[in-house]
Amino acid sequence: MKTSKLPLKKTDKKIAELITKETRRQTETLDLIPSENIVSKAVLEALGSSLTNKYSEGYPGKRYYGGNQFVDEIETLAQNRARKVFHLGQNWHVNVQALSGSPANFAVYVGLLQPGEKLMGMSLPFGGHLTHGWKVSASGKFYTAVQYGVGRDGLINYDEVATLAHKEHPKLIIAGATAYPRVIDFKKFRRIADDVGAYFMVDMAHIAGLIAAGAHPSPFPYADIVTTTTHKTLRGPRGALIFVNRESEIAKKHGVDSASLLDKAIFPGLQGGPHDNQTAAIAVCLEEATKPAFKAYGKQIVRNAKTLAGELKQFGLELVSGGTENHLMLIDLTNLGISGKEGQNCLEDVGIIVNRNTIPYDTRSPFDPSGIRIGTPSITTRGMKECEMKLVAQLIYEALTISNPSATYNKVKTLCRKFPT
Ligand code: DSN
Repeated sequence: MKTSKLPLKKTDKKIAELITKETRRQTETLDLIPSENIVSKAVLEALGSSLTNKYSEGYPGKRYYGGNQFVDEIETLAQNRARKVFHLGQNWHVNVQALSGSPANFAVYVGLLQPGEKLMGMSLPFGGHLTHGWKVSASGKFYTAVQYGVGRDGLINYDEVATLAHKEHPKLIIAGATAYPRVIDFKKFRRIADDVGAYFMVDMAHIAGLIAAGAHPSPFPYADIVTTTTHKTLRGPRGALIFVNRESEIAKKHGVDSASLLDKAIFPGLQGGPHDNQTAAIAVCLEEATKPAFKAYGKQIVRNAKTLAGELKQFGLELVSGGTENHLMLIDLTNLGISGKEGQNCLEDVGIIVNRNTIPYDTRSPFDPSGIRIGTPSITTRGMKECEMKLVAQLIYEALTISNPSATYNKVKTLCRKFPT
């Protein structure tokens, strides 16, 4: 029996209706979750294409299935475009098959470490990612994880990172974060990794789009491995990239071909067939990221974040580390007398979507921490600039402090209408 050619709204009203509702929710609210964005129609089209029908276990030119001539071209294009976006030579091998950021990071550990060997990353409650060695993640269960945090000032203390590295001698050091509002000094991390003979990996998931736009220093001159998701500031589909420097000194010292180890860790180590529709959508977003408009976009994200941070401070809100240098900031709600969960709910009541987040040295639980995390990638995609950031700050302040949600909700709706998704 043939599959239906009818549109979703004819074949599955319930799902079609829920998707319509979700689209409307995205249009009618302000998305300040810094890891979310709004993809182009072209990215959506690639994601919803016939490529979803294909199996392609293996890599271009080395597949376990027939019929992969076009998939091979798509995957090779995605790899080449990834190198182009980040100005890389052929010495950087690119794997585009990891299904998302967590499997990409885990593939690095599977490829380069033996179970139980030591890795060192930023601790989750201090702004790191689950997969950088946090105890409930497989990265903390199957490997020996040591964790660094930030100082009371909210900043990474590179001397403390160095001291910990010298004491623990990890085989892999990870830089990168999900809730760190400052520029990370990759050069300092490289030096520490060299001092202790560790691989140096950067997880640039949050800031990849900023790096592509030249709005944040690049990790590539320093790292042995770089991982990223493709759906945050890079504004692509959900997915991930792994970059491996074939000429890395540390890999030479270990006598390994780290690119091949990483490829093998993804397939057959952790995954089966890649999601070819996702690979095509990644290729599309990477092409978009080479355009001058994207460079302007990345720079505007940072300008917007800095303006928003400055305005929030004018309202007396307390920001971890005192501000931001990237796309996000953390508001400590302690002095407002509300928790992160309460703050998130007050904001959602007026149509502003954020996520609650721990702040460094948080005394509350991760489920109801002291802070909220906000960022500007999505509202910048909608075309908002500095003057709208002043209004957004006022709306956040109103929602958190003044109990007239319906008036604030109407202002949010008006702003959303002016800047459609
Ligand atoms: N969950 C992502 C974030 O929101 O930052 C990280 O994977």
